Amino acid sequence: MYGLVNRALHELVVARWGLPMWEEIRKRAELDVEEFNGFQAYPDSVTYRLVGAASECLNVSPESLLESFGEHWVLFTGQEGYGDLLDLAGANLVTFLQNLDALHVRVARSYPALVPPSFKCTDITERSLLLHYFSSRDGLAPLVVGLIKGLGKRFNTDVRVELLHARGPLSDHDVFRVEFELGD
Ligand code: 1MF
Repeated sequence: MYGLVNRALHELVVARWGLPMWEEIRKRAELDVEEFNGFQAYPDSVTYRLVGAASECLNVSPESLLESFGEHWVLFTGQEGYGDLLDLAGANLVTFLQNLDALHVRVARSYPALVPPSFKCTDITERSLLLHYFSSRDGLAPLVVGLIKGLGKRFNTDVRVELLHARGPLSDHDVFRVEFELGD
């Protein structure tokens, strides 16, 4: 994944637990990278190792760390040069979720090493929808829960998310039930 992802993780850890903790995590992950270059594509294993090491050092589950990270990602990219990209994707939760594939197409035009996930919304009502999440990567459903919660904050919308059907032998993707309270 692009270094931007690892930078976002770095920022989250430093903001919440301090720089010495990040150094410890970096050591435990056995990474000699001092600073991630946002523009460079790194092997996914780098990100997975960071999450694993952080989970051990911080004594939190990888799932809960991934969820925090998802929330942070929405904030972080909104502040770190991708605010316009996020603005273009929609002004409310539902539109944004429907436009996620288009957002990734736009990013991939400039950054061809992007390996984007795919999202589809079905069963859309005034207060809920089903979000289908297709990814070539494993284990990131908790990250998506955090991403949706982050979007809820971005749009001042109360959201509840639950994993309805996990990916597995019978299904090639995760399905989330998303309930929301659209303000106005
Ligand atoms: O393959 C990748 O490098 C990659 C990186 C980030 C693919 C996807 C993403 C974004 N995605 C992360 C979880 C992906 C899990 C998976 O692959 O199954 C989050 C998608 C998302 C979901 C809900 C709400 C917002 C979301 O993201 C918005 C977004 C998406 C991509 C970028 C920014 C915001 C982005 C922008 C530039 C990138 C990479 C990603 O690359 C750069 C960055 C800086 C300099 C050069 C290239």
